[in-house]
Amino acid sequence: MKIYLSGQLVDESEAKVSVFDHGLLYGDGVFEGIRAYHGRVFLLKEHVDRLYESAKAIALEIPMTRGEMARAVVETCIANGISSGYIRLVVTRGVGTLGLNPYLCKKPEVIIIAAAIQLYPPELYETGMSVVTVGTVRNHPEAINPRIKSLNYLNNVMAKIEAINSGVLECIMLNPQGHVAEASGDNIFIVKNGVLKTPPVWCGALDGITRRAVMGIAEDAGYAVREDVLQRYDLFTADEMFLTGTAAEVIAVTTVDRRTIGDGTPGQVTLDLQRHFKEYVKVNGTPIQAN
Ligand code: PXG
Repeated sequence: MKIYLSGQLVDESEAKVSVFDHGLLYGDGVFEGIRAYHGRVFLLKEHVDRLYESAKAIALEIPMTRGEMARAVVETCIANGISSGYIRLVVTRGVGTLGLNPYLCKKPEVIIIAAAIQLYPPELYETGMSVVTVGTVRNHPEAINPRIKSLNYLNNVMAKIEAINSGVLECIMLNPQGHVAEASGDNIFIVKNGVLKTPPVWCGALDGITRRAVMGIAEDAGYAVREDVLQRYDLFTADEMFLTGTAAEVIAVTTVDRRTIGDGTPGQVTLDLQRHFKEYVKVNGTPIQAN
């Protein structure tokens, strides 16, 4: 496998970063997870834009243009013969001292990995998944804003530990006010009386690219879509529930904290959106081809 490492494609065995990199020492950096489908990098521009906005928010200046970054992603896919797969884009603060000061890190490290994807077990898409709400509160927006896709994912990792300890694969995190924020690595939607609802990002969610795509797909399909503050009560009494994310795509949730959602199987709206999403990914991406 070839890895893009700060300007060059190098062999996996040579793709190494320093132990003094602040990405490692402090989780100081940003990242993106992107899919490639059918020879296209899905919504590449949207992912690159979010990466640069995450970087801006942490005062990290990425040493290449957005266009160069998008090009590097495509080149990395070509170098690895990837037409469908998973791309991880990472920008770290770079090598510095053992102290926190990011201004002593002179050169951010840019890493692009294009590989196969690890998905949820396929049967979960048939049956829907079970989730729990967890005690780990989503980051306060004025601590690390959840809109920043930073390398500091301990908040989500700790929530994921609670999910796994409870015997499920994903969990719902609440914000400091006790309102629904998102899952540990996905956004959440409910359907109630035919209306799709998802928490606004200010409730503590990542501005998910799949979330945004699904909101558009749903509106085009004639569904009413609303950003609404949601309480756990709204989850327990929802007609349908599903999660969206780069890895999960659109996946039904059929139990929350042992309350059955709807009739306990993926709902009709969820199934309809899954079908639309499968078509959407075929035509919304940057072709993986040489310039
Ligand atoms: N919320 C959080 C906290 C995320 O990390 C999403 C929502 C969904 O956003 P997108 O833009 O992907 O629709 C994410 C993204 C993994 C994995 O391996 C998960 C994500 C990204 C990369 C890898 O589980 N989640």
